[in-house]
Amino acid sequence: MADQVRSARTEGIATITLDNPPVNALGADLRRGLMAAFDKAATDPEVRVIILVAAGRTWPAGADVREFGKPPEAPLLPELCAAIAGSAKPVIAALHGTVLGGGLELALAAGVRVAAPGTTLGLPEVSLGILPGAGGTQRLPRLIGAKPALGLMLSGLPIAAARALDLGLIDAVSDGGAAEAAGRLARAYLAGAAELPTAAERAAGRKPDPEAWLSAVASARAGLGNPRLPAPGRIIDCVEAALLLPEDEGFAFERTAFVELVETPEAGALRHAFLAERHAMRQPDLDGVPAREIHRAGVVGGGQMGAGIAVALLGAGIAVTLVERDQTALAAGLARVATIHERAVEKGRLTPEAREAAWELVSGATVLDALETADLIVEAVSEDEALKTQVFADLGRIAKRHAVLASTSSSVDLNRIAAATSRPEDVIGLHFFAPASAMKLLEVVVGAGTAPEVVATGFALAKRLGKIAVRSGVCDGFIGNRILTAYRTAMDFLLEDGASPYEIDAAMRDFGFPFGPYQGLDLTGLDIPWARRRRLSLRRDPARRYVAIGDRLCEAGRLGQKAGKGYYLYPEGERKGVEDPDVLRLIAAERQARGVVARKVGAAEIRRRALAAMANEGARLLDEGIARCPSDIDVAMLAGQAFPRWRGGPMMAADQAGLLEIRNELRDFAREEEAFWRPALIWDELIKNGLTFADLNR
Ligand code: 3H9
Repeated sequence: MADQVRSARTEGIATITLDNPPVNALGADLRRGLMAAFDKAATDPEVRVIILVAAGRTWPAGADVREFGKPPEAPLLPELCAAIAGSAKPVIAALHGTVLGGGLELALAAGVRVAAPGTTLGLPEVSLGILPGAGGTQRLPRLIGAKPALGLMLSGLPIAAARALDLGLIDAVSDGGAAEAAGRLARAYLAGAAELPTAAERAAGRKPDPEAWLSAVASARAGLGNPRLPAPGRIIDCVEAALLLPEDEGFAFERTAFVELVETPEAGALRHAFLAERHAMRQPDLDGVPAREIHRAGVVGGGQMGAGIAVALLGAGIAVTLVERDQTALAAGLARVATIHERAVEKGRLTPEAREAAWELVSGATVLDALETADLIVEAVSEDEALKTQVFADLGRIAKRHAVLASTSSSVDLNRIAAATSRPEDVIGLHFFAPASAMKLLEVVVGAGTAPEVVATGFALAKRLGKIAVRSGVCDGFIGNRILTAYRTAMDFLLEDGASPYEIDAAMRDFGFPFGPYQGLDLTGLDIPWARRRRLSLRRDPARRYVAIGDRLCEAGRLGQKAGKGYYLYPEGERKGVEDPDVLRLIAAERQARGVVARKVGAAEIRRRALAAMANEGARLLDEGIARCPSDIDVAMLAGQAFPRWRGGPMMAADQAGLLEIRNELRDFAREEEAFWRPALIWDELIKNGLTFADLNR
């Protein structure tokens, strides 16, 4: 491995450069190199000032996440930071890029911090289920005060250099490069024209206000949210300890809390989510395959989905022509785009200037011929195969050479759509989730004939839109919706067996979902899955168990929140539903009609069956080669279906629950309903070889 740390000495200044692309993560080799270089500079009598600087795109963005959970290698980051903080010579940290986590803690150990314009700084550890474990919980509140320090650590959000300067987190924002500014400062110090305190000298000059400190601690404790996530509470404990305990004991307190947290299943799951998202975006088979350039796009269909996609494209600076069948439909589609923009401005997510700029890029048309110059055309018409194939047949004729032709369909076979054109190599599925302007997930669906560069374009587009892409093969529903359907089916069985929708929702909220499956149905509308069920009714195997409670609700006009009633009742204008005895009566009548004697269903059973159904559907997606790996399935569920991030996704949760246990449960459940619960083949294969789903991600 190339040296990750370089040292240079000129006129009493030692410059130590960290170089571990892509983000200078503070892995073991870098720590060893830095410790050695720092010791050398600290003991070299010629050196009077030490500058720490990073090569490449950023100052260290944190500890190396991939090292967590493995035996720690010396020197540990807290030891390295302690050595720097104890330096008898002034140390300047020259910052640029994303100064995050352990990277910020390293900077906090220096006596002076200078940041280049555009630098962002933060402590995102909480989002990984841990806390700043290299002195951050102790040094930061002493430097900037307990309240802002808690704000940074509990939100995990980065701040800009200007704000960091206001808070006293950094000492200056440089005019140009931070390294050059640090060099000028060091030379001025050597010439006697500037002061450069050591970290210890600065710490000695500070006197905390105990009352303000404890009040910040108390109000942070009062605001704690999810009790299942221990990290925020431990961060607050550490900040309290920084005031109440002697310095050494404070650092030891932080270390103990860090070690405890890093080993929790929640932290393991959050780490998995972080790495899985990046893994999903990496497609080794596309290395070196250039993506096509996208400047102009067309969106065919101005319904809610089409309008949301148009907004997403506009947000990335891509010009959009929206096509509808006539002027009235076009006006309605453009109005939907305007409404989405309006709401974003109201919520402060978009500036009025950005909206104006986006609006400059929109045009409308009522004929597909208007799309002849588009680099990308996204079809978002209704789920009607004849209509879709007609659109693609026309696009095959109209679109320019090398235009990417994308379908948003999740139920019409992409290969049949592609066959309707003269150019199946240009056809890809881009499955957005509603609202497309906001939802993070984009399933990139690769057809039998899709050209590699078209796939590469799909992934590049996702990145440009700020979305997380997951690759999927062609099937009905793709990854996210297939698992959602399996989850709902399993819950419907329990509904008919004896559980109420309210018990099921409560059990799944307790699992960690922000809302239960029936609240979710009320929110998105019961009519959409109802229409789908009717569409598929002819293909349904009559031997399979079919729960018709949802149909009965729809027939009674209970279409969800928009109708004022669904599984819940929504009194005038209320968004939060209340339980409705009419629904329970309707369910009881349906049970009676089917001859089902209601049984008691507990919350634990609801959660076990939900997880088993989701993980088994995920396993089938692997059997069928639709999903590339288990972690892609996890990402689809985290980013597209609100699966609790701290559980890592259904495949990670299955690993944590134990594959043997789940497989055995599936076999038990299969005695009730073989076709639905039959374990996918991969369970036996993994169990036989002593493997887990995680092993398949490597
Ligand atoms: C910590 O510091 C704990 C300490 O308090 C205590 C220690 C005792 N480790 O995101 P990107 C990789 S906890 C390892 O696509 P971007 C990433 O996997 C840490 N690898 O780029 C990807 O690899 P690949 C606190 C990391 O420009 C590549 O870098 N820090 C790490 O969209 C590019 O990443 C954080 O939580 C890491 N820490 O965003 C910061 N970070 O090319 C986490 C990145 O093989 N990082 N990689 O797929 C980020 O937020 C973003 O990566 C960042 C760049 C904003 C830096």
